[in-house]
Amino acid sequence: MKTITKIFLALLLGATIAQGAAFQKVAKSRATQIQVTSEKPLSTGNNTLYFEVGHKNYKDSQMTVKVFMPAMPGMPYMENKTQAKSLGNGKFVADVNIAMSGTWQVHIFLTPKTGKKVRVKTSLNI
Ligand SMILES: [Cu+2]
Repeated sequence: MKTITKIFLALLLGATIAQGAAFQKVAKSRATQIQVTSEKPLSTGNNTLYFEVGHKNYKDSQMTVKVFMPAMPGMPYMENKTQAKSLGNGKFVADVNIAMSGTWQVHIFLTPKTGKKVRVKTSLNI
């Protein structure tokens, strides 16, 4: 392969990855890990988050996403809870509303068809 072709392919691949996920984080628990991505950088207001469940036992679960910020001096507890939509094969999408900038805790609840409900935790810095 010519060098110029290699460079072009490398640039193309780099651009695809950058466009595919402006934000990416892996939430882990003993039961499963969940990759969380966003096509756009996270911001206050509405964020469309994509989730990919790692463990096969939880791929066909119902997913609920709770984001919250604990109460602080002069600021009440804030929470937004959303039912994620299944896209099949362990993939989900949810619109998550972030009321203000700061660190938000994220609890992802998975209710599998059989077996116990699990909670996978992570956080987001907005
Ligand atoms: Cu706060």
